[in-house]
Amino acid sequence: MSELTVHSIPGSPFGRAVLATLEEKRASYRFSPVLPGSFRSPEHLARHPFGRVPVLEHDGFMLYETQAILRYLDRVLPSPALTPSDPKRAARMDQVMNVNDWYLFQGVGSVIGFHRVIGPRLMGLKPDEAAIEAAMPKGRAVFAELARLLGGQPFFAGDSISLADLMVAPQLGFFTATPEWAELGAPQPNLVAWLSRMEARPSMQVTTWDRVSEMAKAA
Ligand SMILES: N[C@@H](CCC(=O)N[C@@H](CS)C(=O)NCC(=O)O)C(=O)O
Repeated sequence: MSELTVHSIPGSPFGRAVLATLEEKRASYRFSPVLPGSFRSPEHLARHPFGRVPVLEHDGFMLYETQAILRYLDRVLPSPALTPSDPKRAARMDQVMNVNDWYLFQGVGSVIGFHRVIGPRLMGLKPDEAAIEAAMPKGRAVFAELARLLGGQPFFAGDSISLADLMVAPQLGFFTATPEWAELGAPQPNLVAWLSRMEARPSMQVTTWDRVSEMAKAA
């Protein structure tokens, strides 16, 4: 397998989904840090015209959008498979990945994660309490729906881990560092137990914010 490079930033939940997928595949890869002030640099815009992370580079092939990257990795690194062969389970995986992008990240993770974690930690900003409060109804709804979709299964698509678990766990992990976790997580014990199981996996343990910061320093 030729070199796989992940362009990302420590702390990015989307970037962590890519790194954790590579770890589940036991693939070797290179981490290429995108510096906080350089998202709109010509060099990075050439990789990602919308100025975001992550971007995967493979033999000169550049790919952005986390769902596309995860599915590409599952095709070029087939073992262990992270997409169920059963069509209904695969559809559930796809559905949860879209719930992640459309309802969990947009307007919930992007607001609470930004105002509680990213802004204070990286930019010295104070949390915007009104914006956080306004995001809570959608947050409660999406946490309840993820808990319903998970039900009593070990993973979102059934008995085995899939790309959906690797996409959602980094996003939910962000909330555990916020006071809102108590209100959002407590009513959904199956989701909390699932996140603990996910966070115990080696793929998640070696891709925490601190561990990715070490990768960035070593790059
Ligand atoms: N739809 C994109 C979302 C990626 C995304 O929003 N990444 C965040 C970091 S987790 C980012 O680059 N934010 C920079 C910005 O908003 O300017 C994907 O799936 O990759």
